Amino acid sequence: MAPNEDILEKSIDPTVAPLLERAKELNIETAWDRLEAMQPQCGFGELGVCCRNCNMGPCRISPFDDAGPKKGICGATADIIVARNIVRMIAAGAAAHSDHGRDLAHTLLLTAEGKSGGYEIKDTEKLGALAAEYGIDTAGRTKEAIALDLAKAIYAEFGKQEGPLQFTRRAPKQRVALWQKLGIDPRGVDREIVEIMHRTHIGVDNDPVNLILQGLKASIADGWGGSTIATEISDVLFGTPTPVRSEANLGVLKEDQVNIIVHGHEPVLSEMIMAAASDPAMVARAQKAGATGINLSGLCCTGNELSMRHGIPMAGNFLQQELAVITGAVEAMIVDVQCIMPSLGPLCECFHTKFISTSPKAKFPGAVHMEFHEEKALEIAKEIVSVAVDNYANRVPEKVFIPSDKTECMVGFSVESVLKALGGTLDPLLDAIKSGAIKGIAGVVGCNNPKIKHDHGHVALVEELIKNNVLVASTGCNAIACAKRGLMLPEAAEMAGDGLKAVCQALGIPPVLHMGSCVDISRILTFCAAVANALGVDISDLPVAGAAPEWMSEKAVSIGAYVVSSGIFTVLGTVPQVLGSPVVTEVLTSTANDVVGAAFAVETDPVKGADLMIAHMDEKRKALGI
Ligand code: SF4
Ligand code: MSK
Repeated sequence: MAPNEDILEKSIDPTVAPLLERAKELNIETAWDRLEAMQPQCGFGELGVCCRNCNMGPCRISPFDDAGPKKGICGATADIIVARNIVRMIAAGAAAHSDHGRDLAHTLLLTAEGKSGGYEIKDTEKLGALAAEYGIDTAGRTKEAIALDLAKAIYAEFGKQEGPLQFTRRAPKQRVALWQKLGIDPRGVDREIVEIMHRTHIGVDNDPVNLILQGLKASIADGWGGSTIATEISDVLFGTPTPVRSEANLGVLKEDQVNIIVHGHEPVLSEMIMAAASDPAMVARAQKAGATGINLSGLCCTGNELSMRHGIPMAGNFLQQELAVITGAVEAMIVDVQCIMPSLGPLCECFHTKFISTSPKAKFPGAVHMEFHEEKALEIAKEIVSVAVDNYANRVPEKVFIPSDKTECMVGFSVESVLKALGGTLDPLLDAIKSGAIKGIAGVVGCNNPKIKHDHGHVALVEELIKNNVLVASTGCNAIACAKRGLMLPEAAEMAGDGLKAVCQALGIPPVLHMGSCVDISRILTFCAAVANALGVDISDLPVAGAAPEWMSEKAVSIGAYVVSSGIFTVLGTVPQVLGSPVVTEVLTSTANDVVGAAFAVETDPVKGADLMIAHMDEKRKALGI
């Protein structure tokens, strides 16, 4: 029976409707059902005008009713409350990315000291390049000695009381000078986040503009600090990605194999699960259990990380995590941190799936907690994988329903591999931009959000961009959406405008480049900085733009803030909770242009969002005289 129309409206992904039908049959709820049950969502919350920052409250400003309160009990106006709320979202997002970076620094430190259980330094070239950036002597020294100094220097970036973060100096000098002039050149990552929490406490910073500037400062510490640290150290430990073929969508699950899904963000866990799952003894154990092998795949950014380095298939993006379990074919859902729905615990109980949490920072109802420690990484990873393998016997064949859809993709475009594809220099790209063959470059990133038809925001926006000769750099759940749609194949150049199509065909690359996970937006920053430096201009002068068509997380708020702070116009496809403040709305969508040379636009129609980006690129091209 064909799925009903209502279900077909939820997503453009062909796996979603049949699995939602299946969920209905089994009387199982998903995020889409919970969104429906949540209607109408709180109007005060949507506008960002509620405050619980002290116990005189909660307070809420009433924009709907002239007679309603216009100030909180302390006297805070809507502008103050909205500004405090949005910068607290930035603090949380920056904390998440940066703590991920810190964990990588910790793993590098342990590895350099010979104390980690199975990690090694894989990319010595990158290690050398980073050491040079930090002024660390490399001559005649072992990679471990260099890595130890680098890990200590990077660790120190988090708690630095004064002085700049090293990777911010990749930005063009004009940009750094602007940050300094505005007082938003960040100090230690932790310090900027703590300062937001201080300033948003009752009775501290009550100037919306001053609050937003601190938000931008913390976000720069995230993008150019914590996130860049996460990316760069991951490359040192696990290898800098190079283009590799992979597959995406739930059809990557296999009926005759032990299916293990890793979900979350940090490659520290997933790399070891991959090593354990390919261990011959483990494969033999799976075969003894009646399976033909072990099939590992990833969800969300863990999927991106494993796919771009090893070609491991991506099972899906954020809104597919529950659907993956509903296939009934997953022996273990192994998670670390971020974007993991707490609904997975009760959901896994409806199936044989073991829901295994691993991080001391992230425990979940209904999960089996098998704590992961880098010192015994491989040993613990093997224990976790053996739980999955032994669970194959518990699979209920009648409950298995795996959609067949999956799409091939080419992933793994680090800055280094893009440069290599260009022949070792940016010149061919700069020439293509100058000639107009490539109109501009767009970074399209971010989550899924059930408020928007799943993947439609991502795909419609990206397709419009490439049709108009815009080269797209993609990360996070956008990257997975594009991979599923076939946009990450060199053959997708056929869908691009003539100029971009010719460039892609000459280089053998797709028009949408998979640049990694959410922290890897730092790769896009590094790339934009390199292009700006090559042209001798600021990033805000370039024909570049950003978009987060289906964003939902606090990390996305921090990302948007550091992208705009870096001078990149950014379109948001879901409405941020700020519209209750005329001042904050004005600052973010207009005044920011005069301050940091870029601003946000909110456009829920993805094609119109792409058109805004294209118009922006045209304007920048004109100003550059190209
Ligand atoms: Fe209300 Fe002010 Fe307390 Fe917020 S800080 S809850 S607005 S009294
Ligand atoms: S996983 S932050 S839903 S992109 Fe990075 Fe996807 Fe957004 Fe999580």
